[in-house]
Amino acid sequence: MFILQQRRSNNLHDLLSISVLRQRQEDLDYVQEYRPLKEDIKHLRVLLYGHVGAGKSSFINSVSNVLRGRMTIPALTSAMTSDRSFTIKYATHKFSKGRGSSKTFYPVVFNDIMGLEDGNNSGIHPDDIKLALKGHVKEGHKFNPAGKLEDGDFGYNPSPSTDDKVHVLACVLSANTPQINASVLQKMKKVRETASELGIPQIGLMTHIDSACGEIEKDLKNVYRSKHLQKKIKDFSSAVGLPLNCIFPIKNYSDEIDMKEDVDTLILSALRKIIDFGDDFIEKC
Ligand SMILES: Nc1nc2c(ncn2[C@@H]2O[C@H](COP(=O)(O)OP(=O)(O)O)[C@@H](O)[C@H]2O)c(=O)[nH]1
Ligand SMILES: [Mg+2]
Repeated sequence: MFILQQRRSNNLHDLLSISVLRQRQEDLDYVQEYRPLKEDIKHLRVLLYGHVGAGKSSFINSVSNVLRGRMTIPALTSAMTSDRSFTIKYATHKFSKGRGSSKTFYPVVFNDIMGLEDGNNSGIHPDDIKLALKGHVKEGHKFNPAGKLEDGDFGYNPSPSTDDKVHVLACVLSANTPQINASVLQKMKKVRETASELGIPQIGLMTHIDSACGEIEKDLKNVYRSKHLQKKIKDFSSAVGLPLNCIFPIKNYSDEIDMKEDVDTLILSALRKIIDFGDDFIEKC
């Protein structure tokens, strides 16, 4: 009897693994083949917004790994640098496709911005985030938490192209915090509302799901079974005002040496949704 049950459970696990693999491949093909339909748009721009340590840089690294199918040299993460200017600078992250003379870039780019620190004089000014959403912030601009960017400043782009504008806002939050800071959530809600006013679609990425839940750490496939994570996602949803089905649980590549299919699956599923949302917005631009 026990052996029969064990066999059934093994079969179910195998079936689940096969369907996860299939989904992963389908999402990967979709993402790799994506092209914005509008000809004047070179790329879809995603803005990652969240507190220091939420996993924004790690998400960019993870996307890079998944697209290349191997570990890539990481952009600096918080654990590797204490230089805050690294995140204060407005920089576009691109992902290369192919090698040598046939090298091109994927038509999806990321910017990350932190602006959720506690206190008034830290983090990026909320008005600057609005300017970034509208495409007014020039590449390489160093944000000044004490003063906002003004028309006429060197870092101000007075006439942004559709490419410069943000097409999707992704709010990044770590699941591995006992209590999510209320002021952090309030700021995130405000930025999300600003994006809404501009018609920009939004998505939530809940990171660190492995360190937040032992069952998930053991097996990432437990992600949709974890009551603890479900509660975290619900709290995130109601505090920031994002619908539940727009919040994606993510395990970023952090201390792995090799690629893992289950990690890829979650990253790709979020990335596919980001592309779909952004593409809908591009059509209206
Ligand atoms: N276990 C785990 N660690 C993560 C995850 N995402 C990020 N990290 C780690 O958390 C730290 C901060 O991440 P980072 O990407 O620099 O955060 P950022 O400040 O939002 O850019 C780094 O040490 C990452 O390796 C995750 O999903 N799981
Ligand atoms: Mg970072």
